[in-house]
Amino acid sequence: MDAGSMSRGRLVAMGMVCLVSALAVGSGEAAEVLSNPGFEAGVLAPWTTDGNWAIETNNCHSGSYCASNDGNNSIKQTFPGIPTSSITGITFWMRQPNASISAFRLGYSDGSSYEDIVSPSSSWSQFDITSHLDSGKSLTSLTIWGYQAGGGGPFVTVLDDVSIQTNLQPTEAIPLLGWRGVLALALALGVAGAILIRRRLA
Ligand SMILES: [Ca+2]
Repeated sequence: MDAGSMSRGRLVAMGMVCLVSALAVGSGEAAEVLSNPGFEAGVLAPWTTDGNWAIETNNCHSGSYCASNDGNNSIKQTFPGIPTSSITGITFWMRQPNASISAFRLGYSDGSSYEDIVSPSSSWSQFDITSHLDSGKSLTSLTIWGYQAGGGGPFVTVLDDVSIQTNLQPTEAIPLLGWRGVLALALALGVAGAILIRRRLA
């Protein structure tokens, strides 16, 4: 094999490696925005709470831990703004032994928010609140409340597997170039590699 054919072979190989690497970065599954979304850290952090929210280990939806509270208290997580156009789903699992009511709030970077209620049952139910997102905004927080009804308590709310799914990847700079950009970048890297090999062989 002469130097020229070796370089061509390496050019093709390097181009393919670059292309596959670039595509691999962009083909990941939906990313979870929340940290400790199912409370499996065994602590509430980085969720912030008021009232008596605490880690629960009895009858969780999944894993070993969930979060519970008695009363109309909030549990909230904030995060860097996510364009609502990139959010593919917002869901949470909840149960209330007395099957009452719960509220949630979607908070945006412009200071606005949307608040609504859901009606949990005594067994685990999943609530999908994705349709309540405001288009053209940037979501920065999710807050969920328990409840306090008239009469004697306890007013228990148990929460697990909260999820905000986005199609943005943490390292998605390359796919933002689009297909042509990825191809051009891969070929450019391959050509640059081939030039280096040629210089070494020269
Ligand atoms: Ca859990």
